[in-house]
Amino acid sequence: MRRSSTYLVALGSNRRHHRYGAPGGVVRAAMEELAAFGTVTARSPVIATPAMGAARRRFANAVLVLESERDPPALLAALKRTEREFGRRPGQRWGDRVLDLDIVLWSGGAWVSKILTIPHPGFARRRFVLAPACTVAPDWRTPPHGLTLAHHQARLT
Ligand code: A4P
Ligand code: MG
Repeated sequence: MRRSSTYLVALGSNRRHHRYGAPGGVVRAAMEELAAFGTVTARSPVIATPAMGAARRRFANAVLVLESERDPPALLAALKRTEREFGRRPGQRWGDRVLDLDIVLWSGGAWVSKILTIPHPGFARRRFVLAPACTVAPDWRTPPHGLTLAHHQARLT
């Protein structure tokens, strides 16, 4: 029997979708789609955040907690497929994008390979990840030092 894992997945959008409308609607629609990959046990509110980095437009961001039997590379592949289904085109790295899906944490601790790094690099400096994450999983301890998400957020402010 396969053991299931718990994942913290971050969602972001700062472009309209022809069907789902403004970024907030895109993120809410994507949250529905992710239920296909396991059981969604918690969802944060969708929040509006100022763009960090090269992107210009404001983002809608959220996180959810997903119980899934997929291992991290399989979940990443499923998330990338979902991004493409939402019309994300290659070459939008750090730029404006219809949908960005990142694996922030998983219950197995750290994962490092050529295509996937968990925890997601930089999550601890990102308000647009920590603020929603603290609404659903403030006590989740993160590698390598075991600080909770609430602790990371307190260090930012
Ligand atoms: N990859 C490695 N580790 C992971 C992981 N834990 N989760 C690889 C997901 N992907 C991971 O990602 C590039 C490659 O990273 C993937 O093919 C995968 O193999 P990408 O999604 O194609 O590119 P990206 O999203 O532009 O790069 P990155 O580094 O994920 O950027 P971020 O960190 O997603 O930042 N400002 C606000 N307010 N809100 C935002 O959501 N997002 C970004 C993008 C910038 N500014 C923002 C926001
Ligand atoms: Mg990404």
